[in-house]
Amino acid sequence: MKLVIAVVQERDADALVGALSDRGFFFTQIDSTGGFLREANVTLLIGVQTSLVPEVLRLLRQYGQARVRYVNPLMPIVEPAEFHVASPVEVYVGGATVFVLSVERYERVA
Ligand code: 2BA
Repeated sequence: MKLVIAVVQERDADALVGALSDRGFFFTQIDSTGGFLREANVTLLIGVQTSLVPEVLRLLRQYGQARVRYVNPLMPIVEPAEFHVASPVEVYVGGATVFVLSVERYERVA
């Protein structure tokens, strides 16, 4: 048994969650925020049999789309005469950030 923790971009989450449900995977969806961009993303906790991890990774690759984001760096406080426009910085956000953990014990308490 493994626990796949996947951080995906918010706009990819609905389609991915639908595909996971269609294939019978059990998972928990948590609304989260990226520490760097401070943008909403979604963290999925997916408990699966080890043999099904490749199928989960395949779906993450299929539905998680890498994107380039442009972020305005924080403007330093300057005098009006020194005003300048900072160029946006390019940030590459991956389709998914994935951690695969071994599960020591899994139980559904009735
Ligand atoms: P964010 O923390 O908002 O990061 C968005 C993107 O900004 C990252 O994309 C990466 O390209 C860049 N970035 C992040 N931290 C940076 C830093 N200290 N310096 C320069 N660039 C940085 P991804 O790597 O694809 O990550 C997407 C999201 O996945 C992250 O959103 C975060 O929520 C999560 N994540 C990524 N790596 C993680 C890790 N090691 N542990 C926990 N969560 C992680």
